[in-house]
Amino acid sequence: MRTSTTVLLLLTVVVLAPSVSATHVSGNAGQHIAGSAVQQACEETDEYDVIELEAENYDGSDSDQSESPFEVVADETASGGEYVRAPNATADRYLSSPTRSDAFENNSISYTFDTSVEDEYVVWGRTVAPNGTSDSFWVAVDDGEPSRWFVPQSTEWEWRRVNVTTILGADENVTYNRTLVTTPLAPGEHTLHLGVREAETRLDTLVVTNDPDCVPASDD
Ligand SMILES: [Ca+2]
Repeated sequence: MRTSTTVLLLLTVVVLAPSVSATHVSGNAGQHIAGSAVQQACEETDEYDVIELEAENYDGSDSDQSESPFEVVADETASGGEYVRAPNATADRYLSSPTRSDAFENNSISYTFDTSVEDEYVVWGRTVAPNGTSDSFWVAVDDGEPSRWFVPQSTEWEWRRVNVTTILGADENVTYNRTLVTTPLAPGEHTLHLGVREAETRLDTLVVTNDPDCVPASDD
């Protein structure tokens, strides 16, 4: 005969409220989002900022977009359900070698974010760059000159770090020297500018961080 023993386990469930970091700025500016996929991969600490920006929430995106060279596209595989691209219809707004001029300002969108420490920051983007004529943006921080960001090609969303690309060799021997960009930033408000280079290059999310070991990841 089997003796049935009922063991009552009293489980004390401690629900730890997520450590919600300060949201430094309002409106469409960068959010320090607790519990997001990015935060799981890159932990925000007193030492490190991890600032996540939805590309579609650029400054002024909730107002008149008719002048923007970028358009917001719905995509269920994108974070927040949307991404931005310069459509082929605006391919003539391609900037070949811009400086900080009216042409750049008129053909770029911007993102405001706050940093909390003085350090070298890097920028990551969740991108699709489907082919060799749709794989680049211009990126500038604050009043800096634009850097040509050649995005490594992919047809699925991939996290890519902003670089300055030098083309080495020619034709079939072409290789690329992608120098990853770091930007020294003081604590406070900053602006990241994204300019049109090649149409149909897609950007879903941006991450600005001073954690050199942070490699963003997504559940996809
Ligand atoms: Ca997005």
